[in-house]
Formats: sequence, C-alpha cells, structure tokens
Amino acid sequence: FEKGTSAQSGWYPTKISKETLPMDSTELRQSILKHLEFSMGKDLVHASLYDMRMALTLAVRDRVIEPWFRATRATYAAQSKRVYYLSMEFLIGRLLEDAIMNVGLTEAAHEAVAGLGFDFETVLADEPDAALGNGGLGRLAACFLDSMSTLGCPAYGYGIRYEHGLFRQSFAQDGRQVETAEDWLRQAHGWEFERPEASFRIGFGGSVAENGRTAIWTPEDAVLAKAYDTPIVGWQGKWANTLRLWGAEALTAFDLAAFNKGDFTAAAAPEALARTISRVLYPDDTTEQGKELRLKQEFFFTAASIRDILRRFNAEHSDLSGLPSRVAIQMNDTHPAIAGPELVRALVDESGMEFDTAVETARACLGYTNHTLMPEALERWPEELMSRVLPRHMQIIERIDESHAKAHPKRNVSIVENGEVKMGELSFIMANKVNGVSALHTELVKDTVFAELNALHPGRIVNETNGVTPRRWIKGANPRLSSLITDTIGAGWEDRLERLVELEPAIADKGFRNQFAEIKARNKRDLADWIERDMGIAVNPAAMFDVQIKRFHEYKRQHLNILETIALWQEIRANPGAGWAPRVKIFGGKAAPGYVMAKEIIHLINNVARVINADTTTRDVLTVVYPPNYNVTMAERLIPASDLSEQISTAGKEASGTGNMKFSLNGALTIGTLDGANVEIRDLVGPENFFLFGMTASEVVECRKTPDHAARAIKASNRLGAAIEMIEAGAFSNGDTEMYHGLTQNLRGHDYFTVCADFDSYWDAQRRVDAAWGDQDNWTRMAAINTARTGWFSSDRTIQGYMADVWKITPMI
Ligand code: B1H
Repeated sequence: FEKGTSAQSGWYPTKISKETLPMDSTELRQSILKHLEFSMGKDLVHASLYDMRMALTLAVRDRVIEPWFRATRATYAAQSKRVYYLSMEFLIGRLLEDAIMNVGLTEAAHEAVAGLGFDFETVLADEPDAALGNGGLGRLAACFLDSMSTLGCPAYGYGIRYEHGLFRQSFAQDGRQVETAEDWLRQAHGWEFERPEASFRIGFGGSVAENGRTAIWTPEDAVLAKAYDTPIVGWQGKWANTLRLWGAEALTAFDLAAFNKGDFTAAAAPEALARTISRVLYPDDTTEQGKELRLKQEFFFTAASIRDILRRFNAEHSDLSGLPSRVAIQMNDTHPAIAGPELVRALVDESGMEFDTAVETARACLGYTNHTLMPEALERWPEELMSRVLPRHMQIIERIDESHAKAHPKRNVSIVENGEVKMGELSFIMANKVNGVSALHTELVKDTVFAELNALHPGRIVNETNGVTPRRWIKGANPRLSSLITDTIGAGWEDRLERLVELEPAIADKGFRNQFAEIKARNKRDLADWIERDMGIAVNPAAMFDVQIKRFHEYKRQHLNILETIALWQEIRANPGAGWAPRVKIFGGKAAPGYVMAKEIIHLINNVARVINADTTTRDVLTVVYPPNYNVTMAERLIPASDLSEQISTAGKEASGTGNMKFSLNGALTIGTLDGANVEIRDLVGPENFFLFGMTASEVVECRKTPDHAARAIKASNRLGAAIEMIEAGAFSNGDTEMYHGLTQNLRGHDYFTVCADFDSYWDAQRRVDAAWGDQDNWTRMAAINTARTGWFSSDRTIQGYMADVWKITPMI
C-alpha cells in the first residue's frame, strides 16, 4: 500500500477517529472461525491449540490493518517526517496479548475463545517469545515501538529477522548454564507480512574504482535482504507503525549443476552461506569484538534500511537536500554506525552529491544513542577487516576522519586509531545529536568517553532518560493493580502515566493500602504456585520476594547478592530465634556463553540454592530460587509479584537500567546504588522510600586507587570473610575447594567491581529492609508511593523527549 499515488481511490488522509474499534465477542468468534477454516484449514473439532492461537492472532491482526493503513496514508498525505529506528535488537516477547489489549478486545477475545472451548490464558501462553535481543537495549527498542505508535509518531523500526533469537538456558549440568538454540520461527510467525517486492541486494568485499569525484564499488559477494513487516499498533488502536525486519537469502537459491552431479551439499551451499547472516543473534551484551559475521550483520541490515529509506524519500521528493526535513535516523548504539558512511556513499556515489554536502546532509538526519561506557562494549573494528569487507566505506570513513581533524586541528580526536575503526567516535561525528540514557550516564558520557568530542561540539550531547511502556508492564502484566488504579483515579492513565500521582492522596487511606497489599499478596501467591509447579520448590508466599533479574555480568553484581545470602544464612543459623524477616531470594538471567566468570556466578547461585534450600533449620525464613531461561514473559510474571528490587550495580557502570523502573511502577521497593536511573527513581520516590547503599561513581574511582581495597574490606568484615571462606572450603561444591577458585581469587585480589568494598554497606541496607518489612502497613505505604511517583518513567515521556530534542518531529494524533 506504499506505492499508490494520491490519485488512487482511497488514497487520502482519513480522519483519525479517537474511538476504539467496537467489536463484540460474536463478531470476533466469527472471525476466528473463518481463519480456522480458511487460513489454518481446520474445523473447530480438529483444531489444535496452535491452530486456535494462530486463528486468534490472524483475527486480531485483521483489526490492526485499518489503523495501520490509516496511519500510513495520513503520513503520506501530510508528507510528514518519519523516524527510522535502527536497532540490531528488538526484544519483543509475545505480541498477542499486547495487541488484543491495545485494540480493546481483551474481554471479547476472552469470551470468544472460551466459547470455542479453549482456555484463553493457555492460548496466549502458546505464543513463543520473540527473543530478538539480549537485554535492556533490545527491550528498550520494543518499548519505543509501542510508544511511537501510541503517540502517533510516524516511525519504522528496522532490524534483523533472526531465525534463532537468544539461546535457551537450562541448568541441566549440575547447575551450570547450558545453552541450546532457540527456534521461534519453527512455527509460522502469525504477525508478519513477507514483502518479496521490498528486497535489496547487499554487497560485501570486492574493489573500488575511482570515477572522478565519486567511486564505483564492485562487491565480490552479495546477498538478498528481504523485508518482513510486523504492524505495531499503539494504545487504543489510534495509530500503527511498522517493524521491518530483514532476512538474508541467496541471490541464486540453488546450484543446479552441483545437484545434477550429485553433490547435494554443494548445491545448497550458496543458500546456507547467505542465510547465516540473519541466522542467529549474537548472545553477548556488552562484548564480542571483531567477528566478521557480526560486521556483516550490522552492514546487512543497516544498508538495506538506508536503501529502503532513500527509496521511500525518492518516491515522494526529488531533491535530496530536503532529506533531513523528512528523515530522522536513530542509531541504537553503534551497531548501525555504518549508517553514516553508507548514507554518504549513496549520496555521493549514487546521486552525485558533493562529499562535504553529503556528510552535512547525513549528519542532519542521524542521531546516536550511547548505552554503555564499558570499554569492552565500545565497538572497534580492525581496519584490515573493515577494508576487506567494506572497502568503499573504509575510504569514506578515512575522509570523514581527515576533514574532522582538519576542522579541529588543535584537538586530538580520530576515528581510526592504531589500526582500528572506533565506531563510537564515528557515530558521534556523524550524528547531530548524541544521547545518554539516564541523567548520570549522560554526564559520564560528557566527562569520560566523549569528553574531547563534547568540547568540540557543545550541545550535541543530550539526555533522554529511558522509560518502559505502561501498557505491557502495568496493564498487561499486572491487571489487578491496573484495576485498582482505574478504580482510584479513573480511566485513561495508560497513556497519561504522569496521572499516577493522583494515587497519592488515596495512600493515606487504610482501605486503599489494604487493597494494594492484597493485590501484591495475590500476585505472589500466583508466582509461588508457578514456582512450585515449575521447579518443585515450595515457597512461603508471605515471605518477602527479593528479586534480581537481568543479564549476568560482574558489574551487575549478582555475586554481591549471593554473598550476602550466604552471610545471612549463617547469621540465621547462629541466631535462629532473632525474628528474621522471611525471604525468598529470586534470581533470573542468562550469561553470555563465553563469559566464564558470569557462568561461574550462575553455577554458584544454583549450588547455594541447593544447599540452603536443604537446610530444614532455616527453611521457614530463607529460600533461594533461580528459574532457568529468564525472558520477557518470565519478567511479566515476576515483577508484579516482587517486594524488593535488587539494582546493585557498581556505581558508574549501569547506564540506566529499565527493569528498575518496572519494579517501582509495580510497587516494589528498591535496594540500590546511585547508578543509572536509580538516581532518578530515588529523586522521585524520595530517599525515605528507597534503600540506598554503596559508593558513588566517583568514590568507586577513588577506591580503585587503593590496590588492596578488597583485602582491606574483607579484613574489616567478618561476615564477608566468612562467606568467602565457606565457598573456598567447598560448602557449596560437595567439598571441592577448587570449584570457585577463579571467583574467590578475583574477589580477594583485583575486585574491579568493588563487591568487597561495598559489602558491609549492602548488608546494612538489607537489615534496614528487614526492619522496614516488620511494619507491613508502612511497607505497603512505601510501595504504593513508588507506584504513584514513578509515572515519569513511561516510555511515552522518553519518546516525547526524542521527538522534541532529537528528531524534531510532531505527533500525528
Ligand atoms: C546496554 C548494551 C549492549 N548497554 C552491546 N549496552 C551489545 C552492548 O550485542 N552487543 O554487542 C548488546 C547490548 N546494552 C544496556 O542498555 C545498558 O546496560 C542498560 O543500563 C540500559 O538500561 C539499556 C537500555 O539503554
């Protein structure tokens, strides 16, 4: 529907109606039956769970088409600027429940499905998670898609249609992480539309010939990038945008000559080789460097997207100098950083634009979001690799580098250095706005990695603190709390989350607090049932649910949490009658397969859980559970049932965090450091409603200057020393004293992430948590204040910030 002209019938701006689409369960039931019959080829009697889920998906998808077309037509008619969000990851999770909720069909769908003899929840649960991301960065992109559609911001998400998303995790080998391939596309993906007409040839390698001012790049290999579109409908179905994911295919599918000779492997080789490009998501958040396939993935989806953007622009406009007034391209971290050189290449080599003008034009279109300061995550590509895979781009990068250096002769900043291309510097220089993802992180970006560039380009760095979509993370995940919110402040808070402050007066009311507490209690009972069913561990639903769910990384310090757990266990054993606040420690998360230390921590947690859970003397007050294969769906289950949110990273290392926001909104209290968005959470909820501990970012930097900071901390803390010694003595490894040598030696020695130096402060904060838990009504009051004061963390607010500060675009609704 993109190719029509305004003369065609129906090709006109339709008035955006504010009413949601009315549809009763009978109508939906008819639609489901129609899809069962004509799309799935089944009658109701023979329909499997899969058939029913697909029929429901297609029936709901039908309802998304109207707003989708309407949004596209309105954008074309207004010749509006569009946002192109380029991201290597979109961690979507399930789509069906969210879409049903957004088009206002929750009750109708429930009734229709039940009327056809299926359990609604079971049907929803049949959908596999789309796990096309590692963690926060990918989930942020998914929340942004939801908010851009809710706000009527014309936008496309562009990414890769990975055949295999993030690996599945099990603890099959005695509590060690075992990875297996994820295969969400084994079943048809009911949401997507294949677009064979939107295919581009993407080249790699080869040579470059001079051609006057321009160049001719002749790639050696090429693959086909084929588009797959998923409509993303916003709240109340007022607007829908497109998520366009690229799948890689061979240009020539099959080598018939080889087949005829009987060499079947060789016959299929071209196809297999091409498809590896979109085969699998790299499972590393924050590392993995220098892999040729990764560079090819990055170029593959970025180049296809740029080609698509220019095609769409050229269909409507004739003068490329107008590009920046119609196109805003956001680079989600440096992974699509090749967008700058690729856009310049297209403008110069394919459209004959003058080089400097092309750089200016590209820059006016591009924004860059930095998500981390971790040095190992700042992408650098060997010059040799870049020149080999992308020879023309390497030339362009060098020329950009030269002219930047010429323009700023007194400063010593370069993109290419010591034989490496620094993608952060490239992104910064090619973007008109660079943003950090929390207030603290943005300041650190200015003061550390990009200090020089910030001095050269003052005002280019801006802050856009992350947010989360309240539709998925409150409305969908916590329906009970959502009802209470609606009952208390009235309807319409889902896209006006700042309205949560209206809850505040009600918190003084004991009746309201009782309801709030009852909702948490019921969510916890549901979670306890699931833990019992799934893991065979009985947990006390009245205990405090203390939760740390996130990727495993030393800077996130799951080992600080488990050390405190060991120390607490010892203290309880020594003082059984001291009236301990009962706790269930819940962990969730995956480690990058090659990250040895993170996997050792996972193994330790599972072994500590095994030992502690077997101790009948402490059973009533301490349990440790670690359900495997944490993903978006598990987060939706855990967060509404949490009392305590663990946000305990080494200060200065967690750029923002977004889980922290989801917990606060759902009425969990935070124990945390002054890191990332924790700082802003604490400012909003008030220091009295937040359990702060640990060194600040600058104190951490100071601390590291004392080489034996860890040894000193251990000496000063009997509890910490005893906990480490227990591990070393083999208490959690059946007497094996070597099992966790790497971990304990690191803690005693280098301890870069200052686990030891922060331990006592963390312990003390945990005892303040215990004391606060003793007054249940006051705990509930603090929890409700967290919900009431964190509406600012809606990703709608974040996207409004990007629209105003970075993209310069106004909403269409
Ligand atoms: C974040 C990443 C990341 N920061 C490299 N950086 C990756 C880096 O595959 N890779 O190579 C993948 C991911 N992810 C996270 O972004 C931050 O750690 C969080 O603090 C932040 O909340 C999130 C969203 O901004």
